[in-house]
Amino acid sequence: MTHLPPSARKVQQTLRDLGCACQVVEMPVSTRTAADAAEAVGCRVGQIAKSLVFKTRKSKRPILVITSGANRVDVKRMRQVVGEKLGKADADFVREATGYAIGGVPPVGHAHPIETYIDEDLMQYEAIWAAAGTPRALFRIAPQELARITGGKVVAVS
Ligand code: 5CA
Repeated sequence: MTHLPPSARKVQQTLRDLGCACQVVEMPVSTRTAADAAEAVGCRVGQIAKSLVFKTRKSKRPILVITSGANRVDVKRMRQVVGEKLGKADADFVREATGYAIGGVPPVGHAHPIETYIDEDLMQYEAIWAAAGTPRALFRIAPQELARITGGKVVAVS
């Protein structure tokens, strides 16, 4: 674990603190996008858990939607779930809310607690892969375990 960069180490420590035995791995190639990540680990793109940050229009709160790499978030649908319109988050807002740069935003280990939703399509897989703080770091986890450690609500997001 000592060879990991600081952002990935923070995710690894958070996973431990949450009682998760998952191991953060640094890949020799980019895992910046879901397609890159799927190629790097040799899984289906649907098995990549994208951690996408949105910003509520009125209250300007961050919302984390952990989405299958095969799906696009339907913001109209998410409005029903969240109870408020969602807008895009820019790169600065993502960093402020999570403590990580786009391309490496993990599902746990954020600067502040974030209201979290999980794409129900992720639950069909035995294991999925999520970003771990940098554009080359990932960890493998069972989707039920991801739901447990994030406290996220499993919903239809697309
Ligand atoms: N490490 C990979 C696989 S887990 C990863 O983080 N993928 S991701 O999909 O979760 O992160 C990239 C996402 O960041 C994109 O899907 C897109 O929604 C968002 N994004 C990319 N560029 C920007 C930008 N300039 N402003 C806001 N969001 C962006």
